[in-house]
Amino acid sequence: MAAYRLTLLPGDGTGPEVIEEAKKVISAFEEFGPISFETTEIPCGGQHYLETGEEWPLGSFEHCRDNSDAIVVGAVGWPGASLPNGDVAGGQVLLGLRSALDLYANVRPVKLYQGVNHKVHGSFSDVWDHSLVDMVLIRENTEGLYHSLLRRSAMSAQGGEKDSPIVIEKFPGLEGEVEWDARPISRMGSERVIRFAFELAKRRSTRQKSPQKVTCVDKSNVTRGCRLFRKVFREVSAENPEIETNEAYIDAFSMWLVRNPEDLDVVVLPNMFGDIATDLASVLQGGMGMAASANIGDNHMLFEPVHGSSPKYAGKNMVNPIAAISSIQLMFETLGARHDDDDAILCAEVLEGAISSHLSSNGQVTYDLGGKASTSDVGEAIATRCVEALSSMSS
Ligand code: GGG
Repeated sequence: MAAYRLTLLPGDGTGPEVIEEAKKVISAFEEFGPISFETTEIPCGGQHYLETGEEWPLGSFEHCRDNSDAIVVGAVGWPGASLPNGDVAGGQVLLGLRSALDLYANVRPVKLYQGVNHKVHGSFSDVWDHSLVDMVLIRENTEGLYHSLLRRSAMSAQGGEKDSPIVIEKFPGLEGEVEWDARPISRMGSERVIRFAFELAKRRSTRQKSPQKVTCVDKSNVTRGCRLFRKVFREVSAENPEIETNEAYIDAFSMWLVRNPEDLDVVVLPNMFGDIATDLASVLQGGMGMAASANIGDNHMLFEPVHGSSPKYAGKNMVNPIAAISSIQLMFETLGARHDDDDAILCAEVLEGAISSHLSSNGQVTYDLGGKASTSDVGEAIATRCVEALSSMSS
């Protein structure tokens, strides 16, 4: 297999720190495993904007679009770094890529590894069954409440025309200063992400040898966009009668998610609900330091830890790099599936095994998991486990 073209966008704050550890893991696979990359690293984000007046160098978007098999982002966003229109500086990078590359499915696995305390049931961790938390939340990634910002970010990434503004003169019943955001949800946008959820449930059913349920989460009792989302969900469900489904409103779902995570396999949600629910769900897996994600479109893929730039911890070598390292595991898995590349799938399995054995055998962990290790200690330890596993396979 020729080298995959990988673009790294470390970004702001702790983003570059966790990407440094992801790079150690990637290097382990390049040196001792069956995969190679041609890697390009691009400076970007709010801090870069404050230093240079640009969110990333000219031509970066085109590089991501035309010369990247996979993109990996650290984090974007920095206090005080905003564009003249008030938008977050760095939005062109992450939100612009999600929108302009049509990365419509934001895939966020929530799995509690052995050795990691459940943040809700932590004190009972000896009796808590870790297999109770193993689900994937799929956040619609191109429309909903984010639509206007995504479009603005995509337009400026591509250096193109601006959309004409939506004009509403007045909201009856509201006086004085009013700001508002449209929340458009389309049939096409809903259908493609819902189909993605059903396909993922089928693959997981085969892999885990256990049928996987798909749950639709919305607020269709109140909002029209969600009514369309739910309607499309039922249509796709009717085409897949072998897959069990469930439906929930986001408010009740938030309670069920924490109370009965064992009832959830694959969950599909509109954009903003998906953003909020996945932060909540991260407490089931040990916190945001464990939450990895993939942004998937038909032609492009981007991977990132779910967490942001954590300015409070930046420069301290303190934060948990496992979310970023697990995002590399998702990258191997997705490259393998898309390119029919068994070597990449093998790399995904080895990395998953290394993370899992590190955590279950009391390996060093950062403060958020109750340990004292640094970001680089954890990255090095997991990279070493990968080298050991790869070396034992070739000997
Ligand atoms: N690595 C994730 C990150 O940098 N997030 C910052 C951000 O602005 N995210 C927008 C969103 O996912 O809603």
